[in-house]
Amino acid sequence: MEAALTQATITPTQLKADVLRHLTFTLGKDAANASPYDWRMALSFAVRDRIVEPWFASTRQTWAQDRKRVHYLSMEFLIGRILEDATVNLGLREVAEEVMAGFGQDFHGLVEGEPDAALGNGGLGRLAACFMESMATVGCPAYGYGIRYEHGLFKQSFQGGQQAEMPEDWLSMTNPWEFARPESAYVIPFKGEVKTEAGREVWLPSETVLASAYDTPVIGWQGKWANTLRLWAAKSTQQFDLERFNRGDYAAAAEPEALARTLSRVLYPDDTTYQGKELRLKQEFFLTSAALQDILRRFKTVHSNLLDLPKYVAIQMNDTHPAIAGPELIRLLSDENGLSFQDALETARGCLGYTNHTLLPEALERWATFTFGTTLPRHMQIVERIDSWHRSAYHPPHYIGIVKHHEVRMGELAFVMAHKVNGVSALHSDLVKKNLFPELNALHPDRICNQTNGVTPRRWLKMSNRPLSALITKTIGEGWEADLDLLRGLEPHCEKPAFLAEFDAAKRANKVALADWINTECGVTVSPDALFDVQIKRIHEYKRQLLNILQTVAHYQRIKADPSADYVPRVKIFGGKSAPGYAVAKEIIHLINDVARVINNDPEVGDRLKVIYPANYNVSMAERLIPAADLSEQISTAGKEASGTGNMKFMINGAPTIGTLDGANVEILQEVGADNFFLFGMTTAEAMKRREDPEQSRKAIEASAALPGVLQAIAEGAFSPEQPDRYHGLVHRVWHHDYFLVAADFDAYDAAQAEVDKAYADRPRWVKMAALNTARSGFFSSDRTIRSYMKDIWSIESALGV
Ligand code: 26V
Repeated sequence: MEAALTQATITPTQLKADVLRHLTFTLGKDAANASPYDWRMALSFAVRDRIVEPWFASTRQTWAQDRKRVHYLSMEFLIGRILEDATVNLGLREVAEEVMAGFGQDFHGLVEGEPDAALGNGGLGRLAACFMESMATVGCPAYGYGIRYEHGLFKQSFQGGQQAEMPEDWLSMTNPWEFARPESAYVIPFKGEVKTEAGREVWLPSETVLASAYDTPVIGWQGKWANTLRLWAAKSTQQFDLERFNRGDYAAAAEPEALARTLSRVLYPDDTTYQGKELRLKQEFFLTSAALQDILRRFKTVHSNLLDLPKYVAIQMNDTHPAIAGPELIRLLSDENGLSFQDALETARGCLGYTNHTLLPEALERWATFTFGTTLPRHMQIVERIDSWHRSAYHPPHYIGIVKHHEVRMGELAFVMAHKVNGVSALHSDLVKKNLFPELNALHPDRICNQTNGVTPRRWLKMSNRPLSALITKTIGEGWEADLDLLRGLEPHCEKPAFLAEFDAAKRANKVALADWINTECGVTVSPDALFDVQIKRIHEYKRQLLNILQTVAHYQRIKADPSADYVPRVKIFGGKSAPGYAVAKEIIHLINDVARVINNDPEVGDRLKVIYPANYNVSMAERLIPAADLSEQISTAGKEASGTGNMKFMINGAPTIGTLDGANVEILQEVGADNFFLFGMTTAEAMKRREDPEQSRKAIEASAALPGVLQAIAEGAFSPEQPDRYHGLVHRVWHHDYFLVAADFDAYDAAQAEVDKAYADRPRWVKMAALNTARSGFFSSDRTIRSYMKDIWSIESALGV
């Protein structure tokens, strides 16, 4: 076997020459009048050059050894910035800092000029990005397949405390990380009709668009391996209509191109409610068909027997969004390549795996058979055939329909077409078995497995938390970046005051930097000595930002009632976007901002309590907030958060969790121990039981000492004096329609927060708790997750032999 690909080190002199060469010859700029943008581009191209060699070497090795590859199909890749991450993985960050300083440029200023690649909504998309980096790190040959959205997730601003959305425009400047591959393009068919010709079904589509590839290399830790993220852009299959243009009909001449491009124009920003929009279905098929055509083309360049496909090709469906892969692969194998239906089906199943990321019924995809059948008429037939095959092969005791009540259920389709189905945390996988697919699980008891999520320690510790990373390396040496279990070596040091003092100092340095940023960004002064309490994630009722802000109001009322008492100073930090059409979530955002305004301007409160909500939370903001957090808020209603991955990032960065027994919190608690985790609230079973009582929230409010006063103040307009009845609806819902059990968990949460205050006031105890969170976080590396997928689902060996 070939030796591991190794990264040649680069001297400052070499990098300097590379940057200047790109500035001059790629950008056509003179150093004397280059802007920060030009310098960033020149540096990015110079860094990219260093990725290309390992990228080619990895690709060549995979071909030469005829290795099996993973194909990760995802409608979302929430990548963030690339430049700094690439320099970290190449071991070039310090060199780049030095070289750019020599040009009078601040490396970090340049890095921050790069727009986030925000091609995702939240957890699911960020997980795909962590997986890409981990697959490259562990040497798993892989392609990521997605859509090159012209506009990623919208930008958020606050106007009078309310969320406003602006279009995001990451491609308005040159994207130095992608390579256009116009020669890799596929025709994607839609609509039309299916005819039977000589006993065969022939699809005659009435619309086509072209999927054109853009490749971004993804470099792993120490540049030992690189994979490809291939994103598809939609183009017209029709030629530009010169005749129309010459007749002066300019708009009509450009129309086919504009229409085709709508397919890759914008990311759907609603990850909470499935809406059944035809454009969304078309986007899903566009990604999936392009990826599968590409996979088959690559396979056929070296193999002739399509029945061998599962030996060389693993295809992972990131949720049901690409679940059309089942029928589409059957169509390509049978209609286009002559396999029998049965062989096509078995071959497809051998390749496909399906990951479920949510149990929320409103987020499960179900397409009206009308929409599905008109958009993809041939696939409608194939789905019916899969359904009847499954029924006759497995004899379900009662009817499990993929097609039921005039809808195609994408979860059932993905399940039946996959050889493995997985949930994303131990608790979630259990609920996938028991609540989501009980009948299918009974028929196929070995199909569902668990793959607890993870995050990449390169971006989420090495890159974004330099003080702590330096301390870790000083204490246990190098190597933890690619073997996070080594952090266990910190445990004995968690008994030593000298180490704890340094741990505390690292956290404080991050908090000072964040306090500075908050001051410029939000115009609020916060003390770095206060407890930084952070809840950052999409705004959703089940995530219960409302519980957090109600408890904040309770705390505020206590300070007001007894201003001379001792309080542990706290900064409550919120971050997150609401889906544009999610009215209840938007009301919660408004409330947080209203409460913040009142509290932050109350002179009697001062440093004892501040509420901060910077607009436009994204990956880059998370990289700032997480290293500076003292407390991680993971307070979803039990049974609703599939896993969470932010929770893991906080743990790695030494922030204890206040949280419920939900998602991967369960495993975090198990790893870190009950002494180092602030657990509260109902379990999944208790929550389900509690909802059976229609009076449950009223009873909880009346039993609480603090909650009635909190709700009354909000209802009376204490935080919205300009419109006193602003929150009547919101308060009414807490009293009478509290499905997410905010009231029922309120007192337990409030009590847990009091425990947090007590622990924080005891400095040695707190710092030790924080350090133990880091020391015991090794399990949550996405390298572990990827190795587990390779073994349990993909049957793939590492090309690096690790
Ligand atoms: C659903 C839909 C519905 C159709 C329109 C667009 C769209 C986009 C996304 C989604 C599903 C989002 C599901 C999701 O993000 N789940 C999160 O996955 C994380 C990674 O596994 C996990 O940590 C979070 O707990 C889970 O909420």
